Amino acid sequence: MSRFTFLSAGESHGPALTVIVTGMPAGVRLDRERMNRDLARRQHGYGRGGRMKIERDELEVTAGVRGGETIGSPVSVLIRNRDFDNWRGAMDPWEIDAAEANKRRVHAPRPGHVDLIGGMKYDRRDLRDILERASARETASRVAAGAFAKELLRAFGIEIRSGVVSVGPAGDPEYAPTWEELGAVDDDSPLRAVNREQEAAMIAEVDRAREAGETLGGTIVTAARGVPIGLGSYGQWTEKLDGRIAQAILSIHAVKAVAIGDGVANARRIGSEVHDPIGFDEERRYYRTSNRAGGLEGGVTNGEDVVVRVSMKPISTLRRGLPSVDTETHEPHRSQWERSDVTAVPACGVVCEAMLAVVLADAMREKFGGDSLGEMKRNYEAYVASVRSY
Ligand code: EPS
Repeated sequence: MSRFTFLSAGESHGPALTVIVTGMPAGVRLDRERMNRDLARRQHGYGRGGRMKIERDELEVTAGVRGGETIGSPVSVLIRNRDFDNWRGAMDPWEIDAAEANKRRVHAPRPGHVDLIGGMKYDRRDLRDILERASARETASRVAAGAFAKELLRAFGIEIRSGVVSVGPAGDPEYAPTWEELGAVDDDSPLRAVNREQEAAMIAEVDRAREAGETLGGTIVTAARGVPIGLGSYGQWTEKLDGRIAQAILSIHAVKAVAIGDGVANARRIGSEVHDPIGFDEERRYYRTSNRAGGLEGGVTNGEDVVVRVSMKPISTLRRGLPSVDTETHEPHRSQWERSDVTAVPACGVVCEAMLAVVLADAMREKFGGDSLGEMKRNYEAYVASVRSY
């Protein structure tokens, strides 16, 4: 298959996550360490709960790769859930222990989560059957698929970065970081903040939320550089790349708003202060003197950085619980809590990078095709030469 896509399966406390990736051409050399580093980056972040002390996510590639190089067949990957050992009695695929399962039974759905509607929709009385798959544990699969997408993009000089610009009320959700500022984000810093001066205030907000049994959301900016002119199309609504990026990012757990470039701020400006002037010189050929459009015009990439601003709501699992109803007695009951993150905004940034990579890799496969990396590159180079001569 030439399109880049992935499917995943796996419950949060089940044995493992399984990811099948299609569309990797043959001949892409993979950097295992770099790929696993992305999985580790996603696990990191101030405000994460006890679960991340248990897991040590790692790619276990079971198909499609030989000697560190893709061979053109579908790729499959396992990511084991170490926590399964503690959940076997309640989550084993074949035999569960009634007392264990009962201890883990979920009957007070969380407002903001899919617990209640999932139970009604799939007719499951133990809401654990819903939350296990709806859990953001699934985002490890996205980062695994994204790691393959990034390796492919890297072969074309495309790089993706991200950083956190706000957590709860701290920071500035409208701040527009430069590419260099995103490059300077320290993955080992507590919150992967773009502005390190604001990080102390962000940490204080996380501490305050933790003490109060609350949770926090925030804002992330992710961007891609080196994207060729002309990915996506204005021809059909399904082909517009801005829409495809928005769908991919909006499907990430707790993400509730996505803007391309200065999309939100532009709504308050006059036209001449929004649209990016076109310039030309022999070296750069056509270029823009600003990038408020975030690298996309008419749903097509224009060669500037693709920039996406992402708003994440606070996690719906609160230690203090929220007003809800016991689905067994129909009496009022606060939503249940066992353990959770106070915030996962830094992790979400890594997931956003992965999903942006997946969409861009797919758009590259769509445009340049090929069964091997060599063939894809020849198509790419011929096209880039044609665009440069325009
Ligand atoms: C999650 C709840 C927490 C998070 C989890 C997502 O897990 P647990 O219920 O086991 O404490 O830690 O995130 C991950 C496991 C992960 O890998 O990101 C939820 O309900 O969405």
